[in-house]
Amino acid sequence: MISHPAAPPRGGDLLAPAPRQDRSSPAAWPDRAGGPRELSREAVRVLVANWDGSYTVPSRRLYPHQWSWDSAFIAIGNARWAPRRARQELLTLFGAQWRDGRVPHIVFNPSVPAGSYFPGPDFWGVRAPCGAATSGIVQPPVHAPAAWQVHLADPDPAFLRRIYPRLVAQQRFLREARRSAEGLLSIVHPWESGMDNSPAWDAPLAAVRPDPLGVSRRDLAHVDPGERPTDRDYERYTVLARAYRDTGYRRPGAFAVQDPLFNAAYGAAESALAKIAAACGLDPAPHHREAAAITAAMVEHLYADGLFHARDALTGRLIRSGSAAGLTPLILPGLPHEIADALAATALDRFELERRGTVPSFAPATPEFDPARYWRGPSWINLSWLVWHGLRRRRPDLAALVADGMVRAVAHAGFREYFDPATLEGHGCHDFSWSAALVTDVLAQHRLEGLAPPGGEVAQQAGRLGEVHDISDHVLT
Ligand code: 9WN
Repeated sequence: MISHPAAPPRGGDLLAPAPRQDRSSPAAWPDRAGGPRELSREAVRVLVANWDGSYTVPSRRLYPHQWSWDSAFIAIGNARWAPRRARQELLTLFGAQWRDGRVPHIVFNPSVPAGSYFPGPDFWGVRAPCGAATSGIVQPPVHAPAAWQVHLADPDPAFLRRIYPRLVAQQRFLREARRSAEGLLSIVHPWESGMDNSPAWDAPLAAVRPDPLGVSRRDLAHVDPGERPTDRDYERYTVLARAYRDTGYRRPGAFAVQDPLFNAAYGAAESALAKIAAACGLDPAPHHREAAAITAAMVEHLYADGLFHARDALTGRLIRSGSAAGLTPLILPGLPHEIADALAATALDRFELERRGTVPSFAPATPEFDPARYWRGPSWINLSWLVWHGLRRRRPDLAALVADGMVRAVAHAGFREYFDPATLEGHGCHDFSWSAALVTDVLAQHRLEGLAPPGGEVAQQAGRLGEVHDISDHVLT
Protein backbone atom coordinates (compact mmCIF):
# COMPACT_ATOMS: atom_id res chain seq x y z
CA MET A 1 0.00 0.00 0.00
CA ILE A 2 1.28 3.48 -0.85
CA SER A 3 1.62 5.62 2.27
CA HIS A 4 0.37 9.17 2.08
CA PRO A 5 0.08 12.14 4.42
CA ALA A 6 -2.97 11.84 6.68
CA ALA A 7 -6.03 13.63 5.27
CA PRO A 8 -6.06 17.13 6.73
CA PRO A 9 -8.76 17.75 9.33
CA ARG A 10 -11.93 19.54 8.24
CA GLY A 11 -13.78 22.58 9.51
CA GLY A 12 -12.12 24.92 11.99
CA ASP A 13 -8.72 23.36 11.44
CA LEU A 14 -8.60 24.75 7.93
CA LEU A 15 -6.71 27.75 9.22
CA ALA A 16 -3.99 25.62 10.72
CA PRO A 17 -0.77 25.72 8.68
CA ALA A 18 0.14 22.53 6.88
CA PRO A 19 2.80 20.40 8.51
CA ARG A 20 6.20 21.46 7.24
CA GLN A 21 7.41 17.94 6.48
CA ASP A 22 5.50 18.65 3.29
CA ARG A 23 8.42 18.18 0.96
CA SER A 24 8.01 15.12 -1.15
CA SER A 25 10.65 12.47 -1.22
CA PRO A 26 10.62 8.99 -2.62
CA ALA A 27 10.70 7.79 0.99
CA ALA A 28 7.20 9.16 1.43
CA TRP A 29 6.12 6.65 -1.25
CA PRO A 30 7.84 3.45 -0.15
CA ASP A 31 5.71 1.30 -2.39
CA ARG A 32 5.80 3.54 -5.40
CA ALA A 33 6.30 0.51 -7.60
CA GLY A 34 2.85 -0.63 -6.43
CA GLY A 35 1.63 -0.15 -9.96
CA PRO A 36 -1.26 1.46 -11.76
CA ARG A 37 -3.91 -0.35 -9.76
CA GLU A 38 -2.51 0.96 -6.51
CA LEU A 39 -2.06 4.43 -8.00
CA SER A 40 -5.70 4.47 -9.10
CA ARG A 41 -6.81 3.45 -5.63
CA GLU A 42 -4.67 6.15 -4.08
CA ALA A 43 -6.05 8.74 -6.51
CA VAL A 44 -9.59 7.80 -5.57
CA ARG A 45 -8.73 8.13 -1.89
CA VAL A 46 -7.55 11.71 -2.56
CA LEU A 47 -10.75 12.50 -4.46
CA VAL A 48 -12.90 11.01 -1.72
CA ALA A 49 -11.06 13.00 0.96
CA ASN A 50 -11.52 16.22 -1.05
CA TRP A 51 -15.22 15.68 -1.78
CA ASP A 52 -17.44 18.20 0.02
CA GLY A 53 -20.85 16.64 -0.54
CA SER A 54 -21.64 18.22 -3.91
CA TYR A 55 -18.24 19.17 -5.35
CA THR A 56 -14.54 18.61 -4.76
CA VAL A 57 -12.08 21.12 -3.28
CA PRO A 58 -8.81 21.33 -5.23
CA SER A 59 -6.93 21.03 -1.95
CA ARG A 60 -8.26 20.93 1.62
CA ARG A 61 -6.07 23.67 3.01
CA LEU A 62 -4.72 25.75 0.14
CA TYR A 63 -7.92 25.93 -1.95
CA PRO A 64 -10.87 25.12 0.34
CA HIS A 65 -13.69 26.20 -2.06
CA GLN A 66 -14.92 25.17 -5.52
CA TRP A 67 -12.81 26.28 -8.49
CA SER A 68 -14.19 26.39 -11.99
CA TRP A 69 -11.72 24.62 -14.27
CA ASP A 70 -10.61 22.32 -11.46
CA SER A 71 -14.16 20.97 -11.29
CA ALA A 72 -14.12 20.20 -15.01
CA PHE A 73 -10.88 18.21 -14.71
CA ILE A 74 -12.08 16.51 -11.54
CA ALA A 75 -15.33 15.49 -13.24
CA ILE A 76 -13.33 13.85 -16.05
CA GLY A 77 -11.50 11.70 -13.49
CA ASN A 78 -14.52 11.01 -11.30
CA ALA A 79 -16.49 9.86 -14.34
CA ARG A 80 -14.21 6.79 -14.34
CA TRP A 81 -15.31 5.51 -10.96
CA ALA A 82 -18.19 7.63 -9.67
CA PRO A 83 -20.11 9.11 -12.63
CA ARG A 84 -22.92 10.45 -10.46
CA ARG A 85 -20.36 12.47 -8.56
CA ALA A 86 -18.92 13.73 -11.82
CA ARG A 87 -22.32 14.98 -12.96
CA GLN A 88 -22.99 16.53 -9.56
CA GLU A 89 -19.62 18.33 -9.62
CA LEU A 90 -20.51 20.12 -12.86
CA LEU A 91 -24.12 20.82 -11.94
CA THR A 92 -23.04 22.34 -8.61
CA LEU A 93 -20.61 24.66 -10.39
CA PHE A 94 -23.19 25.72 -12.97
CA GLY A 95 -25.67 26.25 -10.13
CA ALA A 96 -23.60 29.35 -9.33
CA GLN A 97 -23.64 30.65 -12.92
CA TRP A 98 -24.46 34.35 -13.18
CA ARG A 99 -27.44 35.73 -15.12
CA ASP A 100 -25.09 36.98 -17.84
CA GLY A 101 -23.85 33.40 -18.32
CA ARG A 102 -20.45 33.74 -16.68
CA VAL A 103 -19.24 30.86 -14.58
CA PRO A 104 -17.26 32.35 -11.71
CA HIS A 105 -13.76 31.06 -11.10
CA ILE A 106 -14.45 30.46 -7.40
CA VAL A 107 -17.69 29.52 -5.65
CA PHE A 108 -17.14 30.05 -1.94
CA ASN A 109 -18.21 27.56 0.69
CA PRO A 110 -19.99 29.57 3.42
CA SER A 111 -18.98 27.10 6.12
CA VAL A 112 -15.27 27.65 5.54
CA PRO A 113 -13.86 30.40 7.81
CA ALA A 114 -13.70 33.71 5.92
CA GLY A 115 -9.97 34.21 6.32
CA SER A 116 -8.88 30.83 5.08
CA TYR A 117 -8.36 31.94 1.47
CA PHE A 118 -7.27 35.29 0.09
CA PRO A 119 -8.92 37.01 -1.72
CA GLY A 120 -12.11 35.72 -0.13
CA PRO A 121 -15.81 36.55 -0.51
CA ASP A 122 -15.51 39.98 1.14
CA PHE A 123 -12.97 41.07 -1.42
CA TRP A 124 -15.06 40.00 -4.41
CA GLY A 125 -18.27 41.33 -2.82
CA VAL A 126 -20.71 39.58 -5.12
CA ARG A 127 -23.27 36.79 -5.08
CA ALA A 128 -24.62 34.54 -7.81
CA PRO A 129 -28.41 34.40 -8.33
CA CYS A 130 -28.43 31.15 -6.32
CA GLY A 131 -27.14 33.14 -3.32
CA ALA A 132 -23.58 31.75 -3.25
CA ALA A 133 -20.71 34.18 -2.80
CA THR A 134 -18.42 33.96 -5.82
CA SER A 135 -15.52 35.69 -7.52
CA GLY A 136 -16.32 37.81 -10.59
CA ILE A 137 -13.74 36.50 -13.04
CA VAL A 138 -13.71 33.26 -15.05
CA GLN A 139 -11.31 30.47 -15.99
CA PRO A 140 -10.68 28.55 -19.23
CA PRO A 141 -14.02 27.07 -20.41
CA VAL A 142 -13.01 23.41 -20.38
CA HIS A 143 -16.43 22.34 -19.08
CA ALA A 144 -18.24 21.30 -22.27
CA PRO A 145 -15.58 18.71 -23.21
CA ALA A 146 -15.69 17.55 -19.59
CA ALA A 147 -19.49 17.18 -19.71
CA TRP A 148 -19.18 15.18 -22.93
CA GLN A 149 -16.53 12.89 -21.42
CA VAL A 150 -18.69 12.37 -18.35
CA HIS A 151 -21.56 11.39 -20.65
CA LEU A 152 -19.37 9.00 -22.64
CA ALA A 153 -18.20 7.27 -19.47
CA ASP A 154 -21.78 6.77 -18.28
CA PRO A 155 -24.39 7.90 -20.79
CA ASP A 156 -27.12 10.04 -19.26
CA PRO A 157 -29.23 12.02 -21.75
CA ALA A 158 -31.07 13.84 -18.94
CA PHE A 159 -27.76 15.22 -17.67
CA LEU A 160 -26.82 16.37 -21.16
CA ARG A 161 -30.18 18.12 -21.64
CA ARG A 162 -29.77 19.87 -18.30
CA ILE A 163 -26.20 21.05 -18.73
CA TYR A 164 -26.37 21.99 -22.44
CA PRO A 165 -28.17 25.37 -22.09
CA ARG A 166 -25.82 26.34 -19.27
CA LEU A 167 -22.76 25.54 -21.34
CA VAL A 168 -24.22 27.52 -24.24
CA ALA A 169 -24.79 30.51 -21.94
CA GLN A 170 -21.20 30.26 -20.68
CA GLN A 171 -19.90 30.48 -24.25
CA ARG A 172 -22.31 33.29 -25.13
CA PHE A 173 -21.02 35.37 -22.22
CA LEU A 174 -17.47 34.99 -23.49
CA ARG A 175 -18.44 36.03 -27.01
CA GLU A 176 -20.46 39.01 -25.87
CA ALA A 177 -18.14 40.31 -23.18
CA ARG A 178 -14.70 39.30 -24.35
CA ARG A 179 -14.50 38.96 -28.14
CA SER A 180 -12.41 41.37 -30.19
CA ALA A 181 -12.70 42.35 -33.86
CA GLU A 182 -10.16 39.61 -34.71
CA GLY A 183 -12.56 37.00 -33.32
CA LEU A 184 -10.42 36.18 -30.28
CA LEU A 185 -11.42 36.16 -26.61
CA SER A 186 -9.58 38.19 -23.98
CA ILE A 187 -8.86 37.30 -20.42
CA VAL A 188 -8.84 40.31 -18.11
CA HIS A 189 -6.82 38.88 -15.22
CA PRO A 190 -3.91 36.42 -15.03
CA TRP A 191 -6.07 34.24 -12.77
CA GLU A 192 -8.44 33.81 -15.73
CA SER A 193 -5.71 31.99 -17.62
CA GLY A 194 -5.41 29.39 -14.86
CA MET A 195 -1.62 29.82 -15.33
CA ASP A 196 -1.45 32.76 -12.96
CA ASN A 197 2.21 33.77 -12.86
CA SER A 198 3.27 32.51 -16.28
CA PRO A 199 6.23 34.51 -17.59
CA ALA A 200 3.96 35.27 -20.57
CA TRP A 201 2.14 37.75 -18.31
CA ASP A 202 5.26 39.58 -17.12
CA ALA A 203 5.19 42.20 -19.89
CA PRO A 204 1.46 43.04 -19.83
CA LEU A 205 1.51 43.02 -16.01
CA ALA A 206 4.38 45.50 -15.93
CA ALA A 207 1.87 48.14 -17.05
CA VAL A 208 -0.13 47.61 -13.82
CA ARG A 209 1.00 49.76 -10.90
CA PRO A 210 1.20 47.56 -7.78
CA ASP A 211 -0.48 48.66 -4.56
CA PRO A 212 0.52 47.38 -1.13
CA LEU A 213 -1.55 44.30 -0.26
CA GLY A 214 -2.37 45.37 3.28
CA VAL A 215 -3.35 41.81 4.26
CA SER A 216 -1.38 38.65 4.77
CA ARG A 217 -1.46 36.00 2.07
CA ARG A 218 -2.95 32.71 3.27
CA ASP A 219 -1.23 30.66 0.59
CA LEU A 220 2.17 31.22 2.18
CA ALA A 221 1.00 29.44 5.34
CA HIS A 222 0.72 26.25 3.29
CA VAL A 223 3.39 26.33 0.58
CA ASP A 224 7.00 27.48 0.44
CA PRO A 225 7.08 31.10 -0.85
CA GLY A 226 9.73 30.04 -3.40
CA GLU A 227 7.07 27.87 -5.07
CA ARG A 228 4.34 30.53 -5.26
CA PRO A 229 3.87 33.88 -7.06
CA THR A 230 5.74 36.81 -5.48
CA ASP A 231 4.17 39.54 -3.33
CA ARG A 232 4.67 41.93 -6.24
CA ASP A 233 2.58 39.59 -8.42
CA TYR A 234 -0.16 39.53 -5.76
CA GLU A 235 -0.14 43.32 -5.46
CA ARG A 236 -0.87 43.54 -9.17
CA TYR A 237 -3.46 40.72 -9.08
CA THR A 238 -5.47 42.55 -6.44
CA VAL A 239 -5.21 45.94 -8.20
CA LEU A 240 -6.63 44.36 -11.37
CA ALA A 241 -9.37 42.43 -9.60
CA ARG A 242 -10.40 45.51 -7.61
CA ALA A 243 -10.56 47.66 -10.75
CA TYR A 244 -12.81 45.11 -12.48
CA ARG A 245 -14.95 44.71 -9.35
CA ASP A 246 -15.44 48.47 -9.05
CA THR A 247 -17.13 48.56 -12.48
CA GLY A 248 -19.54 45.81 -11.44
CA TYR A 249 -17.34 43.27 -13.28
CA ARG A 250 -18.07 44.95 -16.61
CA ARG A 251 -14.99 46.93 -17.63
CA PRO A 252 -11.57 45.38 -17.10
CA GLY A 253 -8.50 47.17 -15.74
CA ALA A 254 -5.18 47.50 -17.56
CA PHE A 255 -4.82 43.84 -18.57
CA ALA A 256 -6.51 42.27 -21.60
CA VAL A 257 -4.75 39.37 -23.25
CA GLN A 258 -5.78 36.78 -25.85
CA ASP A 259 -4.42 33.58 -24.38
CA PRO A 260 -4.00 30.48 -26.60
CA LEU A 261 -5.11 28.04 -23.91
CA PHE A 262 -8.27 30.01 -23.12
CA ASN A 263 -9.16 30.40 -26.80
CA ALA A 264 -8.39 26.75 -27.53
CA ALA A 265 -10.62 25.71 -24.63
CA TYR A 266 -13.41 27.84 -26.09
CA GLY A 267 -12.98 26.22 -29.51
CA ALA A 268 -12.82 22.70 -28.09
CA ALA A 269 -15.96 23.55 -26.09
CA GLU A 270 -17.81 24.42 -29.31
CA SER A 271 -16.77 21.08 -30.82
CA ALA A 272 -18.01 19.29 -27.71
CA LEU A 273 -21.24 21.32 -27.78
CA ALA A 274 -21.80 20.14 -31.35
CA LYS A 275 -21.73 16.55 -30.10
CA ILE A 276 -23.93 17.36 -27.13
CA ALA A 277 -26.42 19.23 -29.34
CA ALA A 278 -26.61 16.28 -31.74
CA ALA A 279 -27.12 13.86 -28.84
CA CYS A 280 -29.96 16.09 -27.61
CA GLY A 281 -31.58 16.14 -31.06
CA LEU A 282 -30.54 19.76 -31.70
CA ASP A 283 -28.65 21.35 -34.59
CA PRO A 284 -24.88 21.01 -34.15
CA ALA A 285 -24.01 23.22 -37.16
CA PRO A 286 -23.69 26.58 -35.34
CA HIS A 287 -21.20 25.01 -32.93
CA HIS A 288 -19.15 23.54 -35.78
CA ARG A 289 -19.05 26.98 -37.42
CA GLU A 290 -17.97 28.67 -34.22
CA ALA A 291 -15.22 26.09 -33.61
CA ALA A 292 -13.92 26.59 -37.15
CA ALA A 293 -14.00 30.38 -36.79
CA ILE A 294 -12.00 30.51 -33.56
CA THR A 295 -9.50 27.97 -34.89
CA ALA A 296 -8.93 30.11 -37.97
CA ALA A 297 -8.59 33.31 -35.90
CA MET A 298 -6.05 31.65 -33.63
CA VAL A 299 -3.99 30.39 -36.56
CA GLU A 300 -4.06 33.83 -38.16
CA HIS A 301 -3.25 35.94 -35.10
CA LEU A 302 -1.60 33.77 -32.43
CA TYR A 303 0.59 31.29 -34.29
CA ALA A 304 4.26 31.92 -35.04
CA ASP A 305 7.29 29.68 -35.44
CA GLY A 306 5.87 26.37 -34.30
CA LEU A 307 4.01 27.65 -31.23
CA PHE A 308 0.88 29.61 -30.35
CA HIS A 309 1.47 32.76 -28.30
CA ALA A 310 -0.67 35.17 -26.33
CA ARG A 311 -1.50 38.54 -27.85
CA ASP A 312 -1.85 41.75 -25.90
CA ALA A 313 -5.36 42.94 -26.82
CA LEU A 314 -4.55 46.49 -25.70
CA THR A 315 -1.50 46.95 -27.94
CA GLY A 316 -2.21 44.30 -30.59
CA ARG A 317 1.31 42.89 -30.07
CA LEU A 318 2.10 39.20 -29.96
CA ILE A 319 3.70 38.21 -26.64
CA ARG A 320 6.22 35.65 -27.87
CA SER A 321 7.10 33.36 -24.99
CA GLY A 322 7.90 29.77 -24.14
CA SER A 323 4.59 29.07 -22.39
CA ALA A 324 3.25 25.54 -22.81
CA ALA A 325 -0.19 27.16 -23.20
CA GLY A 326 0.99 27.49 -26.79
CA LEU A 327 0.89 23.70 -27.26
CA THR A 328 -2.69 23.28 -26.04
CA PRO A 329 -4.41 24.23 -29.36
CA LEU A 330 -3.63 20.59 -30.16
CA ILE A 331 -7.02 19.93 -28.54
CA LEU A 332 -8.79 21.73 -31.43
CA PRO A 333 -10.20 19.01 -33.70
CA GLY A 334 -9.96 21.31 -36.75
CA LEU A 335 -6.35 22.38 -36.28
CA PRO A 336 -4.57 22.05 -39.66
CA HIS A 337 -2.31 18.98 -39.78
CA GLU A 338 0.84 20.91 -40.62
CA ILE A 339 0.38 23.12 -37.56
CA ALA A 340 -0.29 20.12 -35.32
CA ASP A 341 2.91 18.56 -36.67
CA ALA A 342 4.85 21.73 -35.97
CA LEU A 343 3.52 21.84 -32.38
CA ALA A 344 4.57 18.23 -31.89
CA ALA A 345 8.06 19.13 -33.13
CA THR A 346 8.17 22.09 -30.73
CA ALA A 347 7.10 19.86 -27.84
CA LEU A 348 10.06 17.60 -28.60
CA ASP A 349 12.52 20.37 -29.22
CA ARG A 350 11.82 23.43 -27.08
CA PHE A 351 9.93 21.56 -24.36
CA GLU A 352 12.37 18.63 -24.39
CA LEU A 353 9.52 16.13 -24.23
CA GLU A 354 11.53 13.06 -25.12
CA ARG A 355 14.39 13.83 -22.78
CA ARG A 356 12.16 14.66 -19.82
CA GLY A 357 8.99 12.71 -20.58
CA THR A 358 6.97 15.48 -18.94
CA VAL A 359 5.54 18.75 -20.23
CA PRO A 360 7.15 21.73 -18.49
CA SER A 361 4.80 24.71 -18.16
CA PHE A 362 7.54 26.92 -19.61
CA ALA A 363 10.33 26.07 -22.04
CA PRO A 364 13.40 24.96 -20.05
CA ALA A 365 16.02 26.74 -22.16
CA THR A 366 14.70 30.21 -21.37
CA PRO A 367 15.97 32.73 -18.79
CA GLU A 368 12.56 32.85 -17.07
CA PHE A 369 12.36 29.08 -16.51
CA ASP A 370 12.13 28.07 -12.85
CA PRO A 371 11.49 24.34 -12.21
CA ALA A 372 9.84 24.87 -8.81
CA ARG A 373 7.87 28.12 -9.01
CA TYR A 374 4.24 27.58 -9.90
CA TRP A 375 3.54 28.29 -13.60
CA ARG A 376 7.07 29.38 -14.47
CA GLY A 377 8.40 25.93 -15.38
CA PRO A 378 7.07 23.01 -13.30
CA SER A 379 5.00 20.29 -14.94
CA TRP A 380 1.30 20.34 -14.11
CA ILE A 381 -0.91 17.32 -14.66
CA ASN A 382 -3.73 19.32 -16.28
CA LEU A 383 -1.45 20.88 -18.90
CA SER A 384 0.10 17.49 -19.61
CA TRP A 385 -3.38 15.98 -19.87
CA LEU A 386 -4.47 18.60 -22.42
CA VAL A 387 -1.35 17.97 -24.51
CA TRP A 388 -1.84 14.19 -24.14
CA HIS A 389 -5.45 14.54 -25.23
CA GLY A 390 -4.43 16.63 -28.24
CA LEU A 391 -1.73 14.18 -29.30
CA ARG A 392 -3.61 10.92 -28.84
CA ARG A 393 -5.03 10.64 -32.32
CA ARG A 394 -2.37 12.64 -34.11
CA ARG A 395 0.82 11.31 -32.54
CA PRO A 396 0.12 8.25 -30.36
CA ASP A 397 3.88 7.78 -29.88
CA LEU A 398 4.22 11.19 -28.23
CA ALA A 399 0.94 10.84 -26.37
CA ALA A 400 2.34 7.66 -24.80
CA LEU A 401 5.40 9.62 -23.65
CA VAL A 402 3.23 12.26 -22.01
CA ALA A 403 1.01 9.65 -20.32
CA ASP A 404 4.12 7.95 -19.05
CA GLY A 405 5.45 11.24 -17.67
CA MET A 406 2.23 11.96 -15.77
CA VAL A 407 2.13 8.52 -14.20
CA ARG A 408 5.81 8.54 -13.28
CA ALA A 409 5.45 11.98 -11.67
CA VAL A 410 2.66 10.94 -9.30
CA ALA A 411 4.22 7.53 -8.67
CA HIS A 412 7.42 9.28 -7.63
CA ALA A 413 6.11 12.22 -5.62
CA GLY A 414 2.43 11.59 -4.89
CA PHE A 415 -0.52 13.68 -6.09
CA ARG A 416 1.32 16.93 -5.74
CA GLU A 417 0.17 20.19 -7.30
CA TYR A 418 3.18 20.44 -9.65
CA PHE A 419 6.49 18.70 -10.33
CA ASP A 420 10.04 19.53 -11.30
CA PRO A 421 9.97 18.47 -14.96
CA ALA A 422 13.41 16.85 -14.80
CA THR A 423 13.68 15.32 -11.32
CA LEU A 424 9.91 14.87 -10.72
CA GLU A 425 10.32 16.34 -7.24
CA GLY A 426 6.86 17.36 -6.01
CA HIS A 427 5.97 21.00 -5.28
CA GLY A 428 3.00 23.01 -4.06
CA CYS A 429 0.28 21.30 -2.06
CA HIS A 430 -0.24 17.59 -1.45
CA ASP A 431 -3.31 15.57 -2.41
CA PHE A 432 -4.22 17.91 -5.24
CA SER A 433 -7.51 16.88 -6.81
CA TRP A 434 -6.91 17.34 -10.53
CA SER A 435 -3.58 15.48 -10.34
CA ALA A 436 -5.50 12.53 -8.89
CA ALA A 437 -8.46 12.84 -11.26
CA LEU A 438 -6.58 13.16 -14.53
CA VAL A 439 -4.13 10.36 -13.78
CA THR A 440 -7.17 8.17 -13.03
CA ASP A 441 -8.49 9.09 -16.46
CA VAL A 442 -5.19 8.29 -18.19
CA LEU A 443 -4.93 4.89 -16.50
CA ALA A 444 -8.55 4.04 -17.27
CA GLN A 445 -8.19 5.08 -20.89
CA HIS A 446 -5.18 2.83 -21.33
CA ARG A 447 -7.10 -0.06 -19.86
CA LEU A 448 -10.09 0.55 -22.12
CA GLU A 449 -7.86 0.72 -25.17
CA GLY A 450 -6.08 -2.46 -24.14
CA LEU A 451 -2.73 -0.67 -24.06
CA ALA A 452 0.12 -1.40 -21.72
CA PRO A 453 -0.30 0.92 -18.75
CA PRO A 454 1.95 3.98 -18.82
CA GLY A 455 4.55 4.51 -16.13
CA GLY A 456 7.63 2.60 -17.29
CA GLU A 457 9.07 0.32 -14.66
CA VAL A 458 6.25 1.25 -12.30
CA ALA A 459 3.86 -0.45 -14.65
CA GLN A 460 6.08 -3.39 -15.43
CA GLN A 461 6.17 -4.42 -11.81
CA ALA A 462 2.47 -4.01 -11.51
CA GLY A 463 0.96 -6.85 -13.36
CA ARG A 464 -2.38 -5.98 -14.85
CA LEU A 465 -4.22 -2.72 -14.31
CA GLY A 466 -7.27 -3.21 -12.14
CA GLU A 467 -10.79 -2.34 -13.09
CA VAL A 468 -11.11 1.31 -12.19
CA HIS A 469 -14.83 0.93 -11.53
CA ASP A 470 -14.03 -1.62 -8.83
CA ILE A 471 -12.28 1.07 -6.89
CA SER A 472 -15.45 2.88 -5.99
CA ASP A 473 -16.66 -0.20 -4.11
CA HIS A 474 -13.34 -0.49 -2.40
CA VAL A 475 -13.13 3.11 -1.25
CA LEU A 476 -16.72 4.08 -0.70
CA THR A 477 -17.87 1.11 1.32
C1 9WN B 1 -6.17 31.49 -7.96
C2 9WN B 1 -7.20 26.01 -7.77
C3 9WN B 1 -6.49 27.09 -8.56
C4 9WN B 1 -6.28 26.69 -10.03
C5 9WN B 1 -5.37 27.67 -10.77
C6 9WN B 1 -4.07 27.80 -9.96
C7 9WN B 1 -4.38 28.26 -8.54
C8 9WN B 1 -5.47 30.22 -7.45
C9 9WN B 1 -4.42 30.59 -6.42
O1 9WN B 1 -5.25 27.35 -7.91
O2 9WN B 1 -4.92 29.57 -8.62
O3 9WN B 1 -7.25 31.13 -8.78
O4 9WN B 1 -4.81 30.95 -5.30
O5 9WN B 1 -3.22 30.52 -6.71
O6 9WN B 1 -3.20 28.67 -10.59
O7 9WN B 1 -5.11 27.21 -12.05
O8 9WN B 1 -7.52 26.67 -10.68
O9 9WN B 1 -6.52 24.79 -7.92
